[in-house]
Amino acid sequence: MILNTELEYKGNLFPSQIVSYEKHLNVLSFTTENGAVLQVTVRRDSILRFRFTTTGIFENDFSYAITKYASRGYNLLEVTENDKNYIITTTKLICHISKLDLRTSIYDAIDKSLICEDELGFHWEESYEFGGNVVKMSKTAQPGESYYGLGDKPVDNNLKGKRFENWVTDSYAYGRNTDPIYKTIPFYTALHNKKSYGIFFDNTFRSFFDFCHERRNITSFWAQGGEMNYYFIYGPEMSDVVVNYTDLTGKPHQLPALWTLGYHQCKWSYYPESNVKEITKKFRDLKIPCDAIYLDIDYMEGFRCFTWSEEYFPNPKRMVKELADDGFKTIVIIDPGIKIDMDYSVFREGLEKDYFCKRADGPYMKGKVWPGECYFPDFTNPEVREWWANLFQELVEDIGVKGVWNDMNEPAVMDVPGKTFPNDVRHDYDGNQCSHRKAHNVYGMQMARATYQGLKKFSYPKRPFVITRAAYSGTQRYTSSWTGDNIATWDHLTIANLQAQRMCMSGFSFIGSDIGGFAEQPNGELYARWIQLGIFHPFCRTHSSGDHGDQEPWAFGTAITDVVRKFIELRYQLLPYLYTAFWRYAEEGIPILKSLVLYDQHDPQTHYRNDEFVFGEKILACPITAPNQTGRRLYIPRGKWYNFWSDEVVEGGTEQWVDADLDSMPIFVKEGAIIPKYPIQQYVGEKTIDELLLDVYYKEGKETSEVYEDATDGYDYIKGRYSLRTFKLSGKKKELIIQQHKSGKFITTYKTFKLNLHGLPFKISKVEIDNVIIPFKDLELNGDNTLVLTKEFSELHIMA
Ligand code: MIG
Repeated sequence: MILNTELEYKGNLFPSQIVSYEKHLNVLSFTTENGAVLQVTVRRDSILRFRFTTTGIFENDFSYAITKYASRGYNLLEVTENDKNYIITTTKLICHISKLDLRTSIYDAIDKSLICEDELGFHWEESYEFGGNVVKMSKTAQPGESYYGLGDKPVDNNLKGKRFENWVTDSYAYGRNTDPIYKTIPFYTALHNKKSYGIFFDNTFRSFFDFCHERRNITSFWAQGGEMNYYFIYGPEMSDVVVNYTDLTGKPHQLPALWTLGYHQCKWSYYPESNVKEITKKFRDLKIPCDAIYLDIDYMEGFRCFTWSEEYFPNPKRMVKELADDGFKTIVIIDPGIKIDMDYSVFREGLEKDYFCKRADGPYMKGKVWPGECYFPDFTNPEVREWWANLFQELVEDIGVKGVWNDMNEPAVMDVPGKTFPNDVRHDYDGNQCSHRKAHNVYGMQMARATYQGLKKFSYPKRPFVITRAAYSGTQRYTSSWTGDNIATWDHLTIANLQAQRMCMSGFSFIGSDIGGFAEQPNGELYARWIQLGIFHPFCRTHSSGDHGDQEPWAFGTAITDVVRKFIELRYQLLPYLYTAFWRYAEEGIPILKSLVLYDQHDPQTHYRNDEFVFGEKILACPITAPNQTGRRLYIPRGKWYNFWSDEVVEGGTEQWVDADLDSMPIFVKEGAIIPKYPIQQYVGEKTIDELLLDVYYKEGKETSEVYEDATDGYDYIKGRYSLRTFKLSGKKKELIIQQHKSGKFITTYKTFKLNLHGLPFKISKVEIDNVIIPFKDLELNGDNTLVLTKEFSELHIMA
């Protein structure tokens, strides 16, 4: 696996037999004859943490990934032993720990089937160069096992047969299989025999995962330092594994403002002010909805963070206000590198307060980025984070900037090998001083966290909005993210699809790609197809490097503009649906996009699917990812689905051809679904919503749908001022019943629903609301299929 020093090759070392066992509440410790200790913490019936030391002493137990809000508690914890094993039993799991060598085997407590078993188990190599250990774990792959997750890896959904490295890296123009790239999310889910479990290896050093690549039936992971420290999360449903991982590493600390789910326009760079205004005006003139406009690095004075170029933006406050009056939120980029310049107050202050990273022997960490030679704040120091947060006061509170975009926070350094800090750079790591080897993968996360703290403080009483490029597990608590510097090629459209799905199943749903591609230029067809995918990504932004031509919705001629408008309008119509999915994610950790395997793991056809995904709970989408197509084959998951465009009902569980000319894409709605829609707006809040459209898809049988709404921004929802409607649909041959349950104190502006009934198999002859017959004229019955009625009903009964 890893070559240790060639000077003094020691090879793998292993724990020997257990000589003592101790239990303190839910923490069980097993000590071996050669001084290794395994500590098992039972966090929940389905979550066990395994931690090993070879010196008898554990490190200070500190993690940036694990949230203090994570659920804890279990119903059963029993420890027994036989001559071979210690046996830990919870209501969900049985874990055997071998007395001979600490190897573990984990079984399902209910049917006793084997879920996950150590091969060599924990072993290590001493690191001659750095001290400590290279820590390793290997497990036997079960028959038919497949693997998913791991963050932003640009590869097919199923990871089996591949090896990966985790080291956050600035990866301009990465491609399929480039590894590593921007993010480190050392969490995977595995699936075999219809059961799923997950492993989160919470170690921030450079780490590796091997899924049956080196050896056909072995899965292993290891890191170049720190502890073997991993969480085993049992399902058996993969969706529960992801939900529990997200519970452990955190959900977004608040809902995003609704406008952040609108369409965003970005380029490197829009400047001067007149150019920004030209772009925003064009959106309004052409009636293409847009909520956010971005300023890339050229808005600053010589790339100095927290400054404005006087030449290009003489009066930012006025400009930001004028943009806001037209519905545009201004978002600006902020990088970590602080220009070495004694006349620059942020630099001077950082220097005086000793907030910049230093090399092992004392000099500052000096590196070249956009401003030239820079020093870099140590964001792993809580005092530095607070200082950084306060730097946003002027930008946000005074000037009115609504969001901040953190770039280059891998951290990226130009013109040096490795493109980042050298290993010896020192970090505070919240009081656990260490070198860059340990802090590298969390540096960007801590920068985004500090930025988030600033935005949260100065945007109050509105909600903060941050975007980051680099991330480690848990970063989803603070910020959204994009997939970095992709390329305007068809293959990158496929990669964007894979990355967004993968991030969602790695606990990080607020994700999108640079629509159209960052490097190089798309043609109109590729741009339109990319927009079609992009409107189904939680974060929806066009961005480009700007030096290959224009990449606004109108840059490719009117035919393309019309397609782009149509899909962005669809995004705006679906906002209440997406917001509800986001609420489910923020509340329960349910990913916003579900790869088919996550949606229906019991159907083996889904295990190797890549292109199709479920958006929210009820909409199936599949992009067209090749030129000159009039449709494509795709796998429709089991159950009945309505073609979104034609209302034709198809039976899933098979691969089918679906038509989709350039102005269309394959979209299906699950039967029985009730999809809420808003009218098309040019930006969130442009219109008062005076009617909620409900698209009702008839089903013979039952289905539940939800609509979550609140004031769209602010924190009142936390105090109960939200509106959650649960609709229970129940269809029979000659009737359709919809029951509504409402909770929360928020009063929506609309008083009526407009129901659009799709696929109703009968002609309506009678309608009752809460057992009272309603005359047709009061329903504004329009043909057979549209009726308008009060939002206050509990039971709607539609009869043949
Ligand atoms: O070295 O700020 O990924 O989105 O436009 C390039 C300029 C720095 C990289 C980001 C990209 C951004 C660009 N940045």
